[in-house]
Amino acid sequence: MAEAAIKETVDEAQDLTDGFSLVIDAMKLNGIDTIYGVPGIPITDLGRLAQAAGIRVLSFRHEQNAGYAAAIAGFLTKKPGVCLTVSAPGFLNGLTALAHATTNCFPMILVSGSSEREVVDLQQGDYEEMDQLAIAKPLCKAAYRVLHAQDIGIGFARAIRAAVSGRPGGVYLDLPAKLFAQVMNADAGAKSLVKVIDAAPAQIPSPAAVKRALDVLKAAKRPLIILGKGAAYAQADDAIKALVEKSGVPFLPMSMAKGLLSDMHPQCAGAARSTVLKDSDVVMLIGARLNWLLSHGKGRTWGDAPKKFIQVDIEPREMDSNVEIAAPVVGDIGSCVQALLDGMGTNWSAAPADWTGTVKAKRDENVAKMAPRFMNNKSPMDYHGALGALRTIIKERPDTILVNEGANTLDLARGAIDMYKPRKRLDVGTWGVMGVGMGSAIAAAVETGHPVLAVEGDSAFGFCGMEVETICRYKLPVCVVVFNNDGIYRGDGVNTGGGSDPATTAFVKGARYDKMAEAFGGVGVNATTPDDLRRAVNEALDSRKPTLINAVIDPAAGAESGRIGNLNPQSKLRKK
Ligand code: OXT
Ligand code: ADP
Ligand code: MG
Repeated sequence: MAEAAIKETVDEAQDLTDGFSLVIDAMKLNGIDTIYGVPGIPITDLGRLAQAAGIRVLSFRHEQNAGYAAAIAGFLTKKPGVCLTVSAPGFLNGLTALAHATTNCFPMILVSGSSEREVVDLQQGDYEEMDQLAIAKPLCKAAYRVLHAQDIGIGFARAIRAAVSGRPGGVYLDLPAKLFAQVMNADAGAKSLVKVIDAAPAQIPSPAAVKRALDVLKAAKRPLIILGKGAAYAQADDAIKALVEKSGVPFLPMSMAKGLLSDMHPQCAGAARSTVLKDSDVVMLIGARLNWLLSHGKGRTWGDAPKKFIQVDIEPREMDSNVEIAAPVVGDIGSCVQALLDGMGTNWSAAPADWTGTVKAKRDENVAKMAPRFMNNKSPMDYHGALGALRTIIKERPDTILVNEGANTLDLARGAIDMYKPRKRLDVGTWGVMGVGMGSAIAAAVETGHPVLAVEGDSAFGFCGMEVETICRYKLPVCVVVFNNDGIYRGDGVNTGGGSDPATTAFVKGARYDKMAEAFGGVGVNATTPDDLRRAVNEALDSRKPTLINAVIDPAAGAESGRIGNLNPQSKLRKK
């Protein structure tokens, strides 16, 4: 080829861009700086190139855990967490996390490579063939597929906006293999990208709705504010604190809203839960749904006294989903809470003192009742002894992020470990999913830089334990404590059929989970007393070294299903 012709070809090539580059440019343009995923065909090079372009790419051992990491990254940052998966099996592995994000109202984008449309649609047996878009659709808030390189910018813009605007949720973005290798003119490619402006616009409540809500609240004799994880997500911490304090109303934090206002706050009613739910006459829900976790707003939990609900939520269709909402306030929590505060004016009279006194008395009584249980130094440990050590550590290190899953390990830690700062408690969420622990711990460390303490039931840990290697590989400041009671709920189950198989809920006795960390160069500790546990956790948090502590818990210490045994169908049969 003549020299001039060669030069022309090279120049032309330099003027081109491709699908890989456009995907990376679209993410960078929109501030997406971290990807959680698992490499493989057709996205291996996308991961490599993204890393080369300065995006942090964390490779996991299983897509489900990468997905849980992306979901919780969304909760912590209000930006969509991105999970990147390969086609069919990798996509399906990520899908549980996408559905979990949607259920919990966390913004997340599952970006998945997929096989060739023409072959998939004719069902000709392509490599990892699957109609992924159709499968994802019912499980997420929105689902899109990009077929042409020039649409990558729009595809990402739609995905980002869908994930974070209105009620946040999971979005699926399908990128067929062929797309990555498509080339187009670099200038046209750059122009096709979209920077999403004001992705989650403020949604201002109507003045009439605000007035109605304040009128209901003002007339209350026994008011209660329930703060949910939507309130934690909203990052309107100062306004929420001001509203609670100005109103003088006791507040009950849902699990992941613990710490939004400190559990030590004089108005916190976390330790008087039954009393405030049963005896309140007006309940203001802020970013909390009346779902199963609040007994759907009716029945025994809520007592016989008539109740009026005020609900602050961005999703209008949430109103009246379970019971009548007397005062719906639809808008984003920051705007709604500010409008409520403004509407209260300067001479708002605080909640009646006889009610706040009753709540405080009940709370103090429960706290005093519980206190001695945290002091025991039994070996093997019971839950309270072990949690007594951990609650002190969180009190001394309130910036530590607490990840928590299991049944007894979850339910007892929720009550035992007081939280002091917003968005420091991450757990199983609305579905009670086991296995969110390691993904959540990894994302929490990556997104915030704070040390993480993951308190895990041995069963819960088993769903995601291989990610200990990921924690060690990226040298993350994560201390995992496995509450090892040899099983699901309890380790002393027996096979009533009399065979040699173990009971369905029992695991290997005396397992040493700490050895897993050692296998990957982390620190492993076997803790048999609360003192051992306290020492090992403090060391881990000081050193920021990946650590796994096997906390030996009495196999007979737990209850079936923790605090939700009543949901087992057999418990209903027994009552008959
Ligand atoms: O007012 P009252 O008197 O009622 O008292 C309350 C508070 O006022 C008081 N309190 C306090 N007292 C003193 N001091 C303080 N600081 C204090 N704070 C509170 O204490 C009581 C209780 O308060 P709480 O906790 O706020 O209230 P309560 O009544 O419990 O609240 C109700 C709920 C429903 C809101 C609450 O219980 C809740 O949030 N529950 C969430 C439950 C949940 O989601 N559980 C997880 C799922 S369980 C099950 O499904 C499991 N599986 C199946 C499975 C799952 N889930 N996922 C997948 C993918 N596959 C399978 C499995 C396999 S759990 C599980 C494994 C379990 O085994 P592990 O080994 O992991 O764990 P272990 O059990 O440890 O062995
Ligand atoms: P919890 O489990 O803590 O009770 P839920 O997940 O049930 O909390 O409820 C969270 C609620 O918060 C959802 O109904 C969701 O629509 C709402 N929400 C999330 N983000 C915002 C926001 N920024 N403004 C208003 N509402 C929000
Ligand atoms: Mg267990």
